[in-house]
Amino acid sequence: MRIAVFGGDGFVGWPTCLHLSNAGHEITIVDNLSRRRIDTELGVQSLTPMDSIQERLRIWKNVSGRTMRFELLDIAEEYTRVKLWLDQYRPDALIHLAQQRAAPYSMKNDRSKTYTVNNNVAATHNLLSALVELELDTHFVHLGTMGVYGYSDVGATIPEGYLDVKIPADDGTDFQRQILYPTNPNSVYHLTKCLDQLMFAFYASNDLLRITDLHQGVVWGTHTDQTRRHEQLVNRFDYDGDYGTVLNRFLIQAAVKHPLTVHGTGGQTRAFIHIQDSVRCIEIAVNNPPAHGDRPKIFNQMTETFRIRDLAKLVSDMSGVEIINLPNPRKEADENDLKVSNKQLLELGLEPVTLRVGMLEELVHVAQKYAHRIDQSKIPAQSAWTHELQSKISSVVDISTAKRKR
Ligand code: NAD
Ligand code: USQ
Repeated sequence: MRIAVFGGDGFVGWPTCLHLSNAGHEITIVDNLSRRRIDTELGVQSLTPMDSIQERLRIWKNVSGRTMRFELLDIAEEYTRVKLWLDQYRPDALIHLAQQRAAPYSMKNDRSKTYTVNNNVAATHNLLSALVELELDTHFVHLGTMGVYGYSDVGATIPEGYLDVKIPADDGTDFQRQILYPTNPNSVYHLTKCLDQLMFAFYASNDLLRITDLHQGVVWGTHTDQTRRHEQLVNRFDYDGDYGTVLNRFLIQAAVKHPLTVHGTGGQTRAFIHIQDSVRCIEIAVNNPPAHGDRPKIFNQMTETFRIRDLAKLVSDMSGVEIINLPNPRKEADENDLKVSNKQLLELGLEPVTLRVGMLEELVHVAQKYAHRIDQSKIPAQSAWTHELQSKISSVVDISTAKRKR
């Protein structure tokens, strides 16, 4: 298949490109390298040393004999160039990962909120609109988020995208329908993913585009089978307070003996998936498109759920590093349960990497290996959801004043 990977220089995108190229697909990466520029803006760098995209592609060619191409394009800002490029490339499938994906960065200040909305909404809409205008029959695969559902505790399993509802009609009968599961965004970033869902529903219905939306949980881990093939193919690894996701943060904290930074009580339950499973799921989705006229196909791309304090305990038991409960910079429920259906991907052959098995390897072979690159001043999470929460977290100038646990 000829596949365009928008956002292919990023954390999920790069190993996805390697995986699909290795499987024999023709891959072109389209990226504006904005994620690398945000690293510079924040004064942070990936834990793992990342080469330029051009150098990564040269190494891949040497290792695998396969060629991947790179196109520098801003898909939110350069609509005409995006359309021209799509017209020439005419992909069988496109994978859309090109969005600003950090919830804390999206809540940092008014500038980052506005950037996140403008970038993410325009990126999605430009691709959809160009496909319609060019009359391309490209399968559109988007990386969405479990966060569109919110992390609600309604005592029922979250279905894969759609909910059966009964609407009482005026004549006393019940009108039965399936609707998109009610959205409940928890940050400006998550809000943009909810807007994406509506755009997908509209274009699938109006223009019969074939669209798959992968509602992914928090991704952890670094390596996949393909990134392991050469040191310079290594994936990026974010650990800072804005872009670092929770388990990867705990692992690097353990490596430098920094207390594990649990927000609030740590009673928040979230869905997780290893990066190797994430790329396998994307391949499964690419190989199983919906039919023309179908509503968007939605998969819950996650494999396990964990409470944050239980994750911290697992890492603490493995490393001997203590846990600290910090004031939560986010406006989120202190405690929630989360039950999620992920039947579709399992039925299509996904065999998950479980956290208990993969975590030790990650600690030893990644976090400890690159520990000398960690700037501990970048560990605290400093973007708060409201001004009030901002003053609360700012008052904890020294983490030794916060509550520590063994
Ligand atoms: P990332 O920030 O590492 O990668 C995104 C890539 O898109 C970057 O290389 C960036 O330069 C590029 N990009 C952003 N805006 C662009 C634009 N306008 N034009 C061209 N390129 C642009 O993020 P990631 O972790 O790889 O996430 C990829 C997708 O998966 C995102 O949509 C994210 O919402 C989703 N997702 C990620 C996770 C996770 O834990 N990392 C979990 C669930 C869903
Ligand atoms: N948390 C801590 N301590 C930390 C960091 C985070 O307790 O040091 C807590 C947060 O408060 C939150 C939970 O861990 O309750 C998850 O935070 P996270 O930063 O790991 O993940 P999140 O902000 O939800 O975002 C990540 C990705 C995003 C994706 C989302 C999937 O950055 O792109 O959409 O995971 S989901 O969480 O299912 O919505």
